[in-house]
Amino acid sequence: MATYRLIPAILAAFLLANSYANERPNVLLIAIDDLNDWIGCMDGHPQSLTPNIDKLASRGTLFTNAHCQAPICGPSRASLLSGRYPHETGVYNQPKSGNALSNDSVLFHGQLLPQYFAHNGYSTYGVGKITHGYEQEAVFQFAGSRGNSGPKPEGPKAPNDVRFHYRPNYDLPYTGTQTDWGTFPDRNDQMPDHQTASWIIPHLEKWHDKPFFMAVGFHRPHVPFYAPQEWFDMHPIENVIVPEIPEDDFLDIPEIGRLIHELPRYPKIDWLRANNEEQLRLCVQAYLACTTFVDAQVGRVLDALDRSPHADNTIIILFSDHGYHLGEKERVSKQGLWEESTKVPFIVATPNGRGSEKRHQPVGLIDIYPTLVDMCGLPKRPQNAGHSLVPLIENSGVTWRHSIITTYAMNNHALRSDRFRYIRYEDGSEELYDHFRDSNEWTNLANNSEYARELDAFRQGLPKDNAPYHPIVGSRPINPWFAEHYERLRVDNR
Ligand SMILES: [Ca+2]
Ligand SMILES: [Ca+2]
Repeated sequence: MATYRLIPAILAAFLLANSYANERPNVLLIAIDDLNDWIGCMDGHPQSLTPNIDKLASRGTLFTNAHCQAPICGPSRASLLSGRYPHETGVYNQPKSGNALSNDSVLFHGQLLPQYFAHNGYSTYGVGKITHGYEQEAVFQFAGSRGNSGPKPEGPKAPNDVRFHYRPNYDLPYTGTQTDWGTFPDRNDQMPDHQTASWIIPHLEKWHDKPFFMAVGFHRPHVPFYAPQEWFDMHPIENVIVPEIPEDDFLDIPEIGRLIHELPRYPKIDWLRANNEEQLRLCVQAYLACTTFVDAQVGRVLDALDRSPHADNTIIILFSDHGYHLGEKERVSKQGLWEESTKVPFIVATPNGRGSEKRHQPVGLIDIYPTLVDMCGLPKRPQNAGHSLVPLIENSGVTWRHSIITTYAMNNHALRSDRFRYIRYEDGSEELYDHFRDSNEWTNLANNSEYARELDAFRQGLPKDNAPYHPIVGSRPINPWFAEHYERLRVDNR
């Protein structure tokens, strides 16, 4: 008898819980690897061709002054997934293999972004490059099998590793992963990013009993700059415009600035610029081709969402983990504290948003976590160091931060305000650039007394404490070459 009375109560509770869950919006997080502002809506290069990302910007809010917190894959993702700055966690460097950020109970409380959503009733899915080796399978409920406390949904597992395992040999004079570009492979479906999109699309299209958090991570335009021929054909080599590179740009940069940014495994500028900039032109073409290719994969995923039952109840955030130099500051690489390395595409599109909005305040990838917690109505998480972007998106006249910080190795920081970039290295030397007059950051104003007030404001904004290197990344500097040369610099300066 008691059972009869209980059944309606259980049913009511179940329905209430379900309707409550379904009122929460879904999340589609799209991570792109090493994409700078060479997308149409950011106008970073006159020949960029990214119709799908531009379309997303036209239905959401584009943050035009958004920056990563670390200009290198692993630490950038560790920061945005943990909601903490590198100077708080000590994750300044790539993780040593086999180390799991998600298992650090002291710093991260098992609460990386997808885990927090899982704890709060969401199904979580992850495919492609999201965590950069921080044991992705342990972070998502569905991407893999380990660390999965909840029930396992049906369907195929996400591919564990969707990077290229074969590389054509273009015989470039530089070795390692930072070098190659060209037309490869033959077909789009041989591209790992194509496979990534193909994996997530059926999950987007089907019905879900619970709200979902899906993270899709694309590898292009990370090196090697490979894409099939058709994407190169959209950027004919004879028309490709390469960035302007002044010969004397490094003369006003402190020695540690040149040193800490020196990366031995990346192509050298003299070689790139020889023969009417032959290699640099090929390299820029390949980057543009990869950007257009990855944009098409973004389009496939967004089209699937539009066709699905979730089109009107899904928040979309698209970002890149950091930027990239294509010749500026004499480099084809990331790992810099200058604008090309730190500035990222960052678009937030909500189901009922007005669209084609732009915000120019300094924001960071650190703001993703608190923004999603806010938008989805999850309990506030005090450990989040960033801010919810909802007041900016709604234009509610909020007082915003003065500048956003990017950190490269321990105690080297860049601060970007609405107008200036300030850089301070571990030895105390500085750079200052005025973006109203010098958007290329060619003229260092740090020794110009007219800017004393600005310099002082930035110095006040530097972190008071810099965490030691976290054990998962070790205490080694960025590379052995740097260690050797840094020692020489230290001795010379005595
Ligand atoms: Ca990256
Ligand atoms: Ca300069």
